[in-house]
Amino acid sequence: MKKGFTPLEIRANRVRSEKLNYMKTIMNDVNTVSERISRRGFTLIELLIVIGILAILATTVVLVLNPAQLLAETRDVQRLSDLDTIRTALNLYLATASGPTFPGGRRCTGPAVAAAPCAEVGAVISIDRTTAGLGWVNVNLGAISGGSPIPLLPLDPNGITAASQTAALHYSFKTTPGTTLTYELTAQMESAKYSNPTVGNKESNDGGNNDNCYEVGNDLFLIALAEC
Ligand SMILES: [Ca+2]
Ligand SMILES: [Ca+2]
Ligand SMILES: [Ca+2]
Repeated sequence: MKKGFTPLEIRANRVRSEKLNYMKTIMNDVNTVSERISRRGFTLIELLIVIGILAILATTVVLVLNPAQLLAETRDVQRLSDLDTIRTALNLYLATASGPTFPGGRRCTGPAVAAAPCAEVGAVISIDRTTAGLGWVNVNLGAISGGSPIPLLPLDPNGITAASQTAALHYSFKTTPGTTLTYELTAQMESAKYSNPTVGNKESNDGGNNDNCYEVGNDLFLIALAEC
């Protein structure tokens, strides 16, 4: 029976053992590297691709939704609503006030800039929001049975300061003096959707005489064509 190893076998065993240890070291290194990669998450290339896709998505969303136009449309909807509110109040005044009369003349919430809307001779510029006859709608809404249905007159949603009621964006009001009791209100639309010449826009489909502003009232021909 064989006892012990020959010197050759001892050497071979040592070499085998060294190779095994070397392989173990390499495997340990591989494990360490793969652990690091999995902890790091995305590679740089993957990250760049994700950023690129996000940028394309963001651009598409901005192009499709166009936030500036959406905000302009929201303000236009407010303008339509504001003029409707005033029309309702004036119609209530005509229907329920005792001895209704109109003051006559034109009032604008925006500046009287030459060759711009509200350049009408004698037009009064006012952002007075009171409803007792001194505001830019200069009819005493307090004479309505039950009182004025609106606490304050609306102004163009561009803002409530004089500076924010611009030549391009403001409200206006005109009446015939005395007991003829005709009136016209105007607003300027701002968004592409509600402005002339978009098909179905509000400015040229209101029955008035000016295709470039929104007209409301019981005589839409009261304000001269060039003054809307
Ligand atoms: Ca019009
Ligand atoms: Ca217009
Ligand atoms: Ca008109």
